[in-house]
Amino acid sequence: MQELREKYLSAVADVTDEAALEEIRLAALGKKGEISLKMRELGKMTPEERQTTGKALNVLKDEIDAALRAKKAALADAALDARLREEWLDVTLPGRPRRQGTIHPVSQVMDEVTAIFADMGFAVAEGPQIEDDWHNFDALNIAPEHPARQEHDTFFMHRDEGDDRPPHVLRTHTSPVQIRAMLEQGAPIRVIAPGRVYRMDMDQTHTPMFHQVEGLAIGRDISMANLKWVLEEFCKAFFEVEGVELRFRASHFPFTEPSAEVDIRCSWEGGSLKIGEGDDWMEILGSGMVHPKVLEAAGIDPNEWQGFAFGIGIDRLAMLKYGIPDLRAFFESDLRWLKHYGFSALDLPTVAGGLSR
Ligand code: 2U9
Repeated sequence: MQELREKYLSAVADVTDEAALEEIRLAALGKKGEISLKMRELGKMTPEERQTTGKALNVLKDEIDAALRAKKAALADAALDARLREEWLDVTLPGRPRRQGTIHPVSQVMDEVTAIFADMGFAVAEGPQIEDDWHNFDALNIAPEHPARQEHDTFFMHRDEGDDRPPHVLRTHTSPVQIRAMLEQGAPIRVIAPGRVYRMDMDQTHTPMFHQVEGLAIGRDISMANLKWVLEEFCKAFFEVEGVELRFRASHFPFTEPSAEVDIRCSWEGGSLKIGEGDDWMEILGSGMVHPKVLEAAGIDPNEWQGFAFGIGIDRLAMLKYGIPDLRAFFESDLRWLKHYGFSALDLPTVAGGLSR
């Protein structure tokens, strides 16, 4: 009995892993273990022997069992200690940045358009969004009685009672930026003016604030042929198709003469828009030769200088290129809408092969 005790207690003391400990448990207390076999032999003993040996065996069994349990707990503690020593966490490290934001499609298109015109030598001009009515209207040959100047089309700023000066306006186009650029730099000049503009318009396809890029090129002999080439190069680069075809339709704007609205050849086959092929035409911008009165107002002699101007609505351009049929994606700038249309977090979008009508 004493031998058995020493044998198992020292085995338990020496063991260094849980698997070996389990082997010892089976060898001693398992169904066919040494102690279990000894218990079975009790039946062959005299009642007196059975009482003393049985009691001693039970004490031994409990003792080994307790030693096994204690060792098991000690091994688990040691394993945890070892893991804690090896694995450690520097809670002072800064968190890993999770990219949540996204480039807004309008900003993306503004950047694309700016880069394309920069390649053709156009500088970016900027100006105030709150304009005086001279820069926004008069300088652009927009007569006082023109509908655009009426209360229901333009946002007018407040004037104090008794202050009879014409009120400032939220600019209705970026054209005043180019008036300012001409007054500052004179001719020759080649600029684009991207930015926010405001008109009192609100329906399925219009928002009171939208974005434009306007262009202006003034030189001694700049003609509509130059305008046509610049716009064709722009469309090729922007829509990423070689064979774009443009159609110039005679139009009227107060600030250009002659004026033209420009359509691009496209197809709507299967509800999907393809630029550069097909039998349809889609209007994409307005343009013309800058009116002599506008040059004059901007301090440039129309007998010496001439040039072209154009205007493009950026929001619509972004919707066309990236297949976004819904203004909500822009207006609410809601990440869920943007993601819905493929603008995932800082993941630059790819050009849509086609879009739904
Ligand atoms: C100066 C002189 C002339 C800019 C022009 C258009 C025609 C035009 C629209 C396009 C879509 C406005 O955003 S939109 O609704 N623009 O049709 N814009 S010519 O002409 C200028 C600009 C500046 C000094």
